[in-house]
Amino acid sequence: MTTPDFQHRRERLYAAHNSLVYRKNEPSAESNGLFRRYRYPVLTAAHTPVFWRYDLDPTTNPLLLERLGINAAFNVGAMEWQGKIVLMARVEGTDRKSFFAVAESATGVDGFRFWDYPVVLPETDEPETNVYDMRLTAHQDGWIYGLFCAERKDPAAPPGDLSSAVAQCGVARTRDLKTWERLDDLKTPSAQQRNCVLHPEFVDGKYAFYTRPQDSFIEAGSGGGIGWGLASSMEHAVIEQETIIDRREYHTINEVKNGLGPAPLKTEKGWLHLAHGVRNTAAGLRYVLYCFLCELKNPAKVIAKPGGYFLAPMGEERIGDVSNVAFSNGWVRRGDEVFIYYGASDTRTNVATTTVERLLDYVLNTPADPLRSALCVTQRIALIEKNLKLQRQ
Ligand code: M1P
Repeated sequence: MTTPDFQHRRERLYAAHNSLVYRKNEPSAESNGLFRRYRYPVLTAAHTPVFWRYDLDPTTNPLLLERLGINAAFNVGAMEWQGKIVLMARVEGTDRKSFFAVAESATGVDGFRFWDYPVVLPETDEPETNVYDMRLTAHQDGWIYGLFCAERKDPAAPPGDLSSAVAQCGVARTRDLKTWERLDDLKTPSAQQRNCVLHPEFVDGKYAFYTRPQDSFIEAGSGGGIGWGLASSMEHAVIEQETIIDRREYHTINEVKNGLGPAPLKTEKGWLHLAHGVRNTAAGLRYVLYCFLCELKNPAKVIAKPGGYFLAPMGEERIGDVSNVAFSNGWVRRGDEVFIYYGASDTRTNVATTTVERLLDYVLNTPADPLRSALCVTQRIALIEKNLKLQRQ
């Protein structure tokens, strides 16, 4: 029996949800010319439907308490789908387990609504405990692939160690983003893998992968950076030889680790990449985004890489479950416009927009990191002198 209290509370829950989902977003006034941020996150835990979280039956939940809470919605894969922009969100329950769910929007900057059901992802014979950070690739072969981190408890962990884990690259494919076929996890020469991405085209007749070799669950260790490898099949993908194409460097934004973001965008000047770099600080790890460009004919060859970061967490974005993190595994190109989706501090999803023209100008004309303070000063003085000369004219 529905009481007036129950009814009132249910109406309020739906009203709050609708006003959040349909809130118009606004571009921020400030911009460095590289991209434009937006005022509100495009996805948060509160964007998940009320009926995912509450039992709306007054007989079993007369006080209308939340039964299955959601903690965060972040690190989204992204693509254009039937005229809409869809995000493949990492939705994390209050029980810490993540799952995938699709949210769609017409504008790409606001109005993201989750589909009624989360993704039902088949398991392998060795079920994982957690899945996250799916990269979507619409491949030349006609399938849409989702590569994600499949995390399992480390079978070699000593008794009492309930934290050690093994990360591998899970692989699934679909034609409609609704029904998914699970394939074997990617096999590589490395002990563990995270942040693996499928290149959208065949290379030498093979499937091409970007990898991130790592010695253990957290540490990249001897894994030198972003890797590259070819595999003959997707059903049982095996990379025999993994080569590092974007190396980590001492005292840079990616000295601790790095990882590719979304699948690259094909442009007339090359394959455009977005990645994350991690450095250590006294306050913990700091994750920022950076860009680079690879040759069209040889996607494993980096031909331009600006120094420093492209986007770093700012203001409210810096605070969350894992603070000081900007992480992107999804972007969408619509004509010349590019929508960059980034997870802010493992809590929510933000968007920034830019254009292919700006990104190419950025990667091709921004000086590389000279790697030493003295050379940084030389680099900056060259810019200052040029500008002062212009001012004097
Ligand atoms: O917590 C920050 C990020 O940590 C991991 O990324 P990486 O493997 O590069 O350290 C991932 O778990 C990612 O989801 C998370 O945002």
